[in-house]
Amino acid sequence: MTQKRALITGITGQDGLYLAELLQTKGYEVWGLVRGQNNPKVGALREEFPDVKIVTGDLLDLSSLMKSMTLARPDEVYNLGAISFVAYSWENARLTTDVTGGGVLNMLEAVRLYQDISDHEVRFYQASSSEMFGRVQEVPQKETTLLWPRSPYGVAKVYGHYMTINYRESYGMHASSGVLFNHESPRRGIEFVTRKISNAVARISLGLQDSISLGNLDAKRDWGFAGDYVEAMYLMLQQDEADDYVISTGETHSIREFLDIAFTEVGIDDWERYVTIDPQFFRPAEVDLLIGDSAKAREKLGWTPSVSFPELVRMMVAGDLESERTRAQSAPPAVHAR
Ligand code: NDP
Ligand code: GDR
Repeated sequence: MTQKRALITGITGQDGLYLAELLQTKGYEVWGLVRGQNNPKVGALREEFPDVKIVTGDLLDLSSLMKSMTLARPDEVYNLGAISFVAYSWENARLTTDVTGGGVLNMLEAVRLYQDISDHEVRFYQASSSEMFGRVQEVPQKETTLLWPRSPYGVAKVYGHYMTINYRESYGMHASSGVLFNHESPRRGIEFVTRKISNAVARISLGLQDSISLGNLDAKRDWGFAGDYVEAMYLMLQQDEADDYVISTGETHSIREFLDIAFTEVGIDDWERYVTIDPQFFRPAEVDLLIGDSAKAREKLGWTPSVSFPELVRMMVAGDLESERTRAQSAPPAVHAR
């Protein structure tokens, strides 16, 4: 059997790394699209995944995506690239719209044109988001729940979601959209609240930091483990028919609950002493109550999450304790004034 080939956009992000790992264990030749002339994350990518083939390009640049398709000649494209930080999307709404929304259209066009030229079927995965539900019309949220995004990021994701459906319906493309609820891991970007907390908790327990500033502690999310969620992406592209699936744990937890478990893990019970509230971390608009109903994915894909909420928090704190200890040990000794 010939080796399958996959192209991943957003390979330097959290999900891109887990997906590259998963597809390599399944025997795929993995290609990753990276942007920028000297992207600082590429060194780590090459070190961790020396067999991943890198192609440079940008979701804003259709010709670079066409070039990537002709070089990688993929059987499957996973479009994970995006401006993904919701708070940033208010500050840079135009750019977010172009990358997170328009970028999906560019990637779909590149796939469609490549298919026409090569006569080779390409399966497409779009990284849609629970942020599209925004002002919640139904609890829990499923594939048919009305979308009402509450951030420029959410609006851009809705555009990409419907464009994916449109290409499936217009051109018969095998294009699937995964409506994924929040998923986290030790590889999560430090700007997101879970990793911001796990990193601060590790540093506070090691005496490297005094406190952490946060926004709305009552916000709630349906948080799962990123390693489980990339399995769902893969499974979607193995189905005979393309479709859309909600991926979630079905539980929701507050930032306070996350703080409780994370601080307890390092032996601190009175975490309120270490947390300050800073208005800059509140958002112009918040999503309401996010809880996903992933019954369709569980039934049709046979997918289930394997990591519970407390296990996820502990995994993240353990990851940050290890990396902060390593960093402290490898730092040059401090020079003290005499
Ligand atoms: P990350 O923010 O960790 O990664 C985003 C990736 O997109 C990075 O590799 C980044 O590259 C790349 N990127 C940004 N701009 C461009 C561009 N113009 N052209 C090409 N690539 C670009 O996100 P996650 O891994 O967490 O998420 C993956 C996808 O899933 C995203 O689309 C996100 O919106 C979506 N999603 C995520 C969820 C989550 O909870 N994690 C939930 C639902 C959806 P660089 O390294 O150069 O910045
Ligand atoms: P989210 O994740 O917006 O859900 O988007 P994030 O971790 O940024 O925020 C979650 C909730 O925490 C509250 N919050 C804070 N958030 C951050 N980042 N920093 C803080 O200091 C802070 N204090 C409180 C926020 O108000 C919010 O309610 C993530 C991204 O991965 C998206 O790309 C993805 O689509 C969605 O999840 C599903």
